[in-house]
Amino acid sequence: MLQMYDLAGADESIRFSPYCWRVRMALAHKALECDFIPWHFTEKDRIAFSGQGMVPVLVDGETVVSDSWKIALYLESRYPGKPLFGCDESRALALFVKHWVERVVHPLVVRIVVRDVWERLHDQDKTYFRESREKRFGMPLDEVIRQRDQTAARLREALDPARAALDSQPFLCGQSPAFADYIFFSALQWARCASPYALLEASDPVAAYRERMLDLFDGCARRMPAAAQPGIL
Ligand SMILES: N[C@@H](CCC(=O)N[C@@H](CS)C(=O)NCC(=O)O)C(=O)O
Repeated sequence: MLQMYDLAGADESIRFSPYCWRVRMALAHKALECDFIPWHFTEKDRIAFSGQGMVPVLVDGETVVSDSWKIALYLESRYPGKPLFGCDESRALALFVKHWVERVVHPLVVRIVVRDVWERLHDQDKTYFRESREKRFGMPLDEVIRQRDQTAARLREALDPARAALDSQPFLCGQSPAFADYIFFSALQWARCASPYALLEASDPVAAYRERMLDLFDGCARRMPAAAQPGIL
């Protein structure tokens, strides 16, 4: 059986890493069974065998793959049924979506949820997380989230290209979801699992999209514990 090291909170049923969510959705898409092993930020020694210090890490027998994009490429070549990309052109466009999400969407989402993430971490992770993130932002976490209403407004504006695409099709990839959708959805799911903050307005087509994504694969993403209130997006 496949294994994936997956970032967990103090309550290990809380899984909020956007990179791990991409892989979780990709595995569900391919109907591959996987054991999701809870991992905490400071447990670098437990994934040292992967040669780096971040999750997700996928273990498939003798094969170890880290980095969500590399894992998706690995799964596609090793388990070609139910494609995550479909063709070279679609894989190239998914790479564009990855960079858009990581460079535009994530930096806004993190400024909204970072303090809620910190609150949900295991005690052993709290100092490491606070210090490393405060260094990255150049200010205390409380300062970062003080602006979060304005940040959320900027996020909603930044999502406009996705909103426009979803106006004429149910998924970014068209009539059915594929890896680019899992990349984008995972940024929304990160917030949903880690923070009670209402990221989207209820009337936003992106909120309806998130509901469609939550319904996929027997609601595997909806079933995971969420910090967000039911009906609050
Ligand atoms: N490029 C990597 C990024 C993975 C990543 O940033 N993972 C975070 C969790 S969301 C992590 O493990 N961080 C460890 C740390 O900050 O020490 C991927 O796509 O998998």
